[in-house]
Amino acid sequence: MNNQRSFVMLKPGVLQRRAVGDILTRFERKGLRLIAMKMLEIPPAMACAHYAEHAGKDFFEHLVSYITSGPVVAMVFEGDCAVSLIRKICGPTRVEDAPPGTVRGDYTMHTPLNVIHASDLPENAEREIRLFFKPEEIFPWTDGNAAWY
Ligand code: 3AN
Repeated sequence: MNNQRSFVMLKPGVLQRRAVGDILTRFERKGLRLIAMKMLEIPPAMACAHYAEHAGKDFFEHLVSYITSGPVVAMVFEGDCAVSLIRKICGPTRVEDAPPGTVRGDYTMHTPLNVIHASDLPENAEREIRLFFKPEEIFPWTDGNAAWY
């Protein structure tokens, strides 16, 4: 057992495509526990903080303008190996590499518009969760169905 939390953000294109429900279902169906969720418009400074590792790269400005172009849905999931499991469900960063059946493989034609963010490492998940959620906005719950997943 390696219980982890991961941060997931559905970018503005997901709302445009009416795909929030479909993507959320993929994580729930796997057995991950949704423990926090909110809709927000990301202020530019927060977007820059979230993607600080990419500051200066040629796609940085577009990335910030995309995720601040409309509301996003931010979520925290919990479960065994949640960080790597969620990355697999999302698919690789480059859409050319993302197979059908993954979120990015199913919904995206262009890498800069790849519809979803998911933490890549447990320590980054903790930082991202702190950036988007106050402790009182997170609701861990006891999994009565743990034996079935
Ligand atoms: P991931 O989102 O898979 O963790 P990162 O952190 O390398 O990947 O990139 C963050 C976001 O920046 C990606 N989701 C994508 O929208 C955008 N991005 C990454 N690499 C490129 C690239 N080479 N060209 C355009 N946009 C990119």
